[in-house]
Amino acid sequence: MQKKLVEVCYTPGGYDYYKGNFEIVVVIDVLRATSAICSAIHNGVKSLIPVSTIEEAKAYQDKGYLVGAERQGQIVSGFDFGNSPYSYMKPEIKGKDIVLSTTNGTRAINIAKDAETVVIGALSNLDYLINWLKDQDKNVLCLCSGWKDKFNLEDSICGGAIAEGLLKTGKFISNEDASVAAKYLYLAAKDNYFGFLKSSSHRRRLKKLNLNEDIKFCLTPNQMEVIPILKGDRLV
Ligand code: 3SL
Repeated sequence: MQKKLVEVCYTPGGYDYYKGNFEIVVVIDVLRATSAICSAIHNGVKSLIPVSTIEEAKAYQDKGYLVGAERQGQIVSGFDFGNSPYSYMKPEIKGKDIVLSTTNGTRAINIAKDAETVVIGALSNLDYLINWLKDQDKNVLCLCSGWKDKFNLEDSICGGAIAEGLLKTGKFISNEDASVAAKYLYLAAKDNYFGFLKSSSHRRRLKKLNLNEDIKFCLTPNQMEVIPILKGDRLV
C-alpha cells in the first residue's frame, strides 16, 4: 500500500504552497477557536458557521442568528459571546446554528475551504481525531491558524502531535522539515503543555485578559470524542 502524506503548515499565509496535494485539511487553533468549536459541537450546537470578517458576522446577526465574535482575544462589542470554550457549553445554545468570527481560526477555516474535507483539530479532541485520520487513507495537511500569519507554538505542537500519531502507524510519511520540526516540538512539550507554553505569545496575551481558565481548558488533551467537519459553509 502506498504511504500517505502528513504535513504541517505553520500559517494560513503558507497554505498556497501545500494546497491541492491533500484531501484532508485539519485546521488548528488551540488558543482558542478550534477548542471552542469542538466544545460547541460536543455540547450539542447544531451547526457553527465560521466567517472571516466582522461585517459577515453582523450580517448574520441582523438575520437573527446568535453570533460569537472575537478580536485581540476580546468579545467584539455588540455580539452575543466571544471565543471562550465555556460560552459554547451553555444549555441555551443546544440545537442552535451559531456564527463565529475570530482573529485567526475562522479565517484559516475559510482559506482551506477548497479542500475535499476540512475538519477541526485541537488538543481537546486529539486522540479521537488521530484515530479517525488513520482510517481515512488520505493525505493530511495540518493547517495551523498561527497569529496574524505568524508562527505560533501551540498550533504547531498540536500539528506535530497529529503528524507523530499518524507517522507511528507506518502508513504515513512527512517530507517537509516544517513537519519534522513540529513533531520535535510536540515531543518536547507533550508531558507538560501548560509549562512548555508558559512564555508563548498567545498564552501571555490571554493571561493579561484574565483568561487563565480558558487556557487550562484548551491545553488539556483528549476531553472530547468529536470531529467537527465542514459541510458547505457549516461545521457540524
Ligand atoms: O485567533 C483566533 O482565532 C482566536 O482563537 C484568538 S483568541 O484566543 O480568541 O484570542
